[in-house]
Amino acid sequence: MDELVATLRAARHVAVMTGAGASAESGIPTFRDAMSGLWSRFDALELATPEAFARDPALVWGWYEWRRMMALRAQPNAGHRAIAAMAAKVPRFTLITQNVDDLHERAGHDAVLHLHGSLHRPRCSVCALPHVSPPEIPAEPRNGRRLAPPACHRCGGPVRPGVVWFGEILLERTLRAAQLAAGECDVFFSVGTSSQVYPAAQLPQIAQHAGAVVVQVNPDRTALDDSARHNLRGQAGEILPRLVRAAWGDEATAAAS
Ligand code: BV8
Ligand code: ZN
Repeated sequence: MDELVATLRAARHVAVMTGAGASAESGIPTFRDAMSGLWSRFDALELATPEAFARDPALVWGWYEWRRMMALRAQPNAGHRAIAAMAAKVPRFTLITQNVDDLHERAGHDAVLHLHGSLHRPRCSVCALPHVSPPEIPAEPRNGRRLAPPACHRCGGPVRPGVVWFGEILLERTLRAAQLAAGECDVFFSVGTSSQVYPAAQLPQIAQHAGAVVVQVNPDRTALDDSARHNLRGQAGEILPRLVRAAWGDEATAAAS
């Protein structure tokens, strides 16, 4: 940890990329764990696709609305707050997330690169008109309920979740910004991701090839273990506050608690 603390204190630009594990301690199941109830007989990779939505919009919309309700009920955890504290301490900071919840924004970040979109930005699947979802869902989708998507106010087409599905391309502008940050930063954190989904999983590799110190925070091994300089084995909500405290003292973490 000492070498990493010294690196952090001297860093000009720190980039952090989070995955579902960063929201796990907020009670939001990780992507692979989100398949309970009705959806347990599906593979997430199968449901998170345009084909699944075309085949059975109510099944897919119900799954996303259930996940949106969980995100609305969740609170940022100590890991989210430690990342926000770090952002306030380094000269330049880039936050990249694969997650579709808004817990980083609620921990205080105003610029989050959402590589895979957001649960909170549904849009018409036909004319792309943004749709404003009610804060509470009338027929709240208990785990495992189908829910017909609303109709677009303008063209009547089915509203879809504002996420990037498998087989869909990421927003070019967002991906470019993330790739530039990965190629320019001194330290690249990969927090709570199984490092399996591309092109997100390429970002720590870009950082490493550009000479950045790559740090992984994950209780389990992932494909990134072999190339990360530091593998901090454990929960983000424990490891990150400890690291921020070691680098910048208690007032840094207090500011973020
Ligand atoms: C594209 C939104 C192409 C939806 C998501 C073969 C090789 C390479 C690539 C491919 C391939 N076959 C197909 C592809 C492409 C595909 C892909 O990468 N597939 C993978 C499965 C192999 N990628 C795509 O399709 C992308 N698009 O490539 O377009 C293209 C090009 C031109 C023209 C047209 C098309 C789009 C990918 C985006 C998919 N959408 N999300 C939704 O959320 O429902 S990705 C989805 O999966 C999640 O958002 C999340 O990002 C990802 C899951 O990954 P993780 O975040 O890592 O979550 P996971 O549960 O897996 O792991 C959690 C980790 O946390 C674990 O390691 C665990 O140990 C750890 N953890 C647990 N608790 C904690 C913790 N860590 C810290 N603290 C804790 N407390
Ligand atoms: Zn429309």
